[in-house]
Amino acid sequence: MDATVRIIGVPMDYGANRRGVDMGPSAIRYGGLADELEQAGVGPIDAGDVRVPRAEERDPDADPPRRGDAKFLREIEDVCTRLANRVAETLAAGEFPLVLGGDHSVAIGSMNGSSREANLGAIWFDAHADLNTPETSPSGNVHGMPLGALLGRDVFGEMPWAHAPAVREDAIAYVGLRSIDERERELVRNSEMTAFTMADIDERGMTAVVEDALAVATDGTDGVHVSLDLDWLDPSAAPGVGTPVRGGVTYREAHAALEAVSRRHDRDGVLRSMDVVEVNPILDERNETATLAAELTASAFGKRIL
Ligand code: 6HN
Ligand code: MN
Ligand code: MN
Ligand code: MN
Repeated sequence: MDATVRIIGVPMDYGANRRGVDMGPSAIRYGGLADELEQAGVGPIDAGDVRVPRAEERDPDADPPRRGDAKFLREIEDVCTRLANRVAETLAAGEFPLVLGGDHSVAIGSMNGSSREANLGAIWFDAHADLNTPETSPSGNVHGMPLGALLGRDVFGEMPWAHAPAVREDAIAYVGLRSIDERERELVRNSEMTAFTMADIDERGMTAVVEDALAVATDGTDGVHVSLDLDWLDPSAAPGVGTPVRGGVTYREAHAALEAVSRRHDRDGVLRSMDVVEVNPILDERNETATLAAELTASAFGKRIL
């Protein structure tokens, strides 16, 4: 990575199914992010956190405010609007935005910001498809909806930041899917996105799959956004997540994937922005998941064994 990396924390859990991911940015920093990035030859600048209104200041007995069956959508909209501006400013300054979540709804802000001045492709490393809309969501949790939002589907098309679509469907590739809701399955099948499931990784190996995903995300785009949800990994390697799903990516496969991203970036400078989300320190064991998040980020930015 040749650009200066600007770390932007988003301590938000309004989109998640339970509390705790709001502590993710601190835990990933504490897990050695700055050191890891330096070992990757990157000079990081820590820009601190985007301000998120504290959940504790809300009336604990009040039901979560809903809009079109999405919980806390107004709060998330506000945080993502400010995050999008921070990401756009970072890129305008010639720096690389590295966004630390927070729940996965932060990708609405990071990808909106990253796609303002560019045609953006994306790789979605996740157990989940995150393509629900308020209409299809079984939970009402917006962390299951960021791609629905980014594609301007349903009520999301009316959001102020929705200069939708922020990304073209056919420039998005999933890697590692293994938990898809019933109605979401149709959404994925009927979309133009490319979906590599865990079965594809079993069959072809991680490196080949990620190289294909990169081909999708770079085809006709100006740059690639990498969205890394830690529940992509198997719970044995990443226990500190709110929505664990067994049968995930191993520690070594995860490194291989992000090393493949980095090799491609070395060749053609394709990486434009990245987020690392869904680390839940309350559920973690000795900050293992946060530390892994820091290590994987360094792999994406060029840290090598030798
Ligand atoms: N994540 N598909 C489920 C839902 O509630 O929509 C789970 C989403 C998980 C989201 O892990 O980022
Ligand atoms: Mn996700
Ligand atoms: Mn997930
Ligand atoms: Mn194409």
